[in-house]
Amino acid sequence: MEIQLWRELLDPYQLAVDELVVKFNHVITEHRSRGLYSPIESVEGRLKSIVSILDKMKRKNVSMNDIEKKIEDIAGLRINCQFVEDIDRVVKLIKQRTDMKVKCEKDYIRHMKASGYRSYHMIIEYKVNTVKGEKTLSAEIQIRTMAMNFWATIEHSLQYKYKENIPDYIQKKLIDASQAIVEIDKAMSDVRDEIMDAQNSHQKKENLVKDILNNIQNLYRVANKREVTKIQDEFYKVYVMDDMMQLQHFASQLDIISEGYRAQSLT
Ligand code: 0O2
Repeated sequence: MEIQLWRELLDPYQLAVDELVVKFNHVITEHRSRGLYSPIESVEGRLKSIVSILDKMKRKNVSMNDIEKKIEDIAGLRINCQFVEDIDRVVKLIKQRTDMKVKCEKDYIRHMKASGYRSYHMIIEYKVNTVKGEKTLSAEIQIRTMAMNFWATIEHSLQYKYKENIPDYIQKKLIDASQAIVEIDKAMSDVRDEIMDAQNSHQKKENLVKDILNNIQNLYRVANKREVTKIQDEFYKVYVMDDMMQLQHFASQLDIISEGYRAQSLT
């Protein structure tokens, strides 16, 4: 295929990757800005390289005409979660969305691959709009924990080096390491509530400080500069106390002051 034709074929998939990354990153932002724990920790997207497509075509005996039908991971998304439990939440969240349709699922977590690979795969149908009009294409979403991702990334590079003929002794080490990852994920799940609590309080503090600083910044426009500087100094004093209750109290007092100025400016 000519390079220009490859570009035409791949462009809509690149668009799908870009859009999906934005959408799943927004899921993270939405959770965090509401002070909620996000089951998605991070999202990565990639367009399959031409070399990888050609290799897969050879491996699976796919003709040029069948690329789009038979190679379903040209657009690929990877969703990393902190805990195994988050994976089911993400799967549910994806199934509830109306902008993508799940075509098939593969659960390599409950059914680990012989290599030791663990991950939850979903093939989705997704619509993009290009200058040529609307196009429905397939994309693969891999959902896994950060620990599973660590293992898969390293094993993938070894597969590349050994062209799928990884020596037995390395393969054995990889399977042992995969088992160790199962244990790590279990250990982390055991303290999930504590970790989530800690992260939620940190997120709540960040949101509160952001609101306070926004309020102070807005006050600069309407209030006397000396008064705002006093408020700001007060904020630093409360902040170093490292007491969430005090910080919340300060934030509500500040809300009252800001509301007063807002009312004044309306009269
Ligand atoms: P790349 O380079 O990541 O794009 P099948 O269901 O067998 O007909 P397919 O598409 O191979 O066909 O499905 P599968 O097994 O679900 O694999 C899809 C992708 O999952 C792979 O894409 C890898 O990214 C990942 N994967 C699957 N098995 C392994 C594994 O044992 N180790 C690692 N590290 N990753 C794996 P590609 O195209 O093989 O590779």
